[in-house]
Amino acid sequence: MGSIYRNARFLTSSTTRNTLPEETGLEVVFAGRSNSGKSSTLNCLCEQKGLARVSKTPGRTQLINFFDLPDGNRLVDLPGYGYAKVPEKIKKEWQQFIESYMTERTTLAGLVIIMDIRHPMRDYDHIMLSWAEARQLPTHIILNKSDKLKHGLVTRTVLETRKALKEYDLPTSVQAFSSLKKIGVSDLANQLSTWFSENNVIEVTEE
Ligand SMILES: Nc1nc2c(ncn2[C@@H]2O[C@H](COP(=O)(O)OP(=O)(O)O)[C@@H](O)[C@H]2O)c(=O)[nH]1
Ligand SMILES: [Mg+2]
Repeated sequence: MGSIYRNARFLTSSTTRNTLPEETGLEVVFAGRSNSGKSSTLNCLCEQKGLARVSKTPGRTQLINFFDLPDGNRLVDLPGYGYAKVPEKIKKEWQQFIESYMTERTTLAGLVIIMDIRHPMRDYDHIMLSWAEARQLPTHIILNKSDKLKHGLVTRTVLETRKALKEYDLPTSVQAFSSLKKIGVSDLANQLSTWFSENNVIEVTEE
């Protein structure tokens, strides 16, 4: 049985507020430091190799990418934050754009933060968590590249990350993941489906 994520289709990219798509349906946003495997995770979830670009030169794209799902909801690929090699002024503009999306977008139903399991909870992640906390946006943490660590260390890092998240007054969950080995994909899909269904207003139309 195929998941609905398999039918995700690229909708549009935005670099400014003016080019954001209309606020229809619900959006789950994917964020992560450059090289954490955000693109790989999206591709893995959607079973599409080329949906989000896997990059060997991190931090170049500063677009928010939108992907449509068949039910009218969306997956959103948020760019890295503050890493691109561009003039300071442009960097500032991008950061403000990302911040405004994270703080003002009305359609957000959940946030997925991708972390490299070997480097969890860095500055970037704390920025995202603070924004999520401010608006009580439920957050799911993906500890990616779990194939790089021994089983015991994977378990320990999941537990330590859960503990570290207690500093936030926010509904969070944490899971180990490997986009390389396709470990944890159904847990991620289930979390997304829960958010989408919890937030959906079911319109009853009478025959
Ligand atoms: N070992 C391992 N490598 C991964 C995994 N996920 C991504 N990578 C590698 O990490 C690098 C960055 O991946 P990418 O998806 O472009 O990261 P992004 O910058 O966060 O979008 C690439 O070389 C990927 O092949 C994983 O689960 N395990
Ligand atoms: Mg990427």
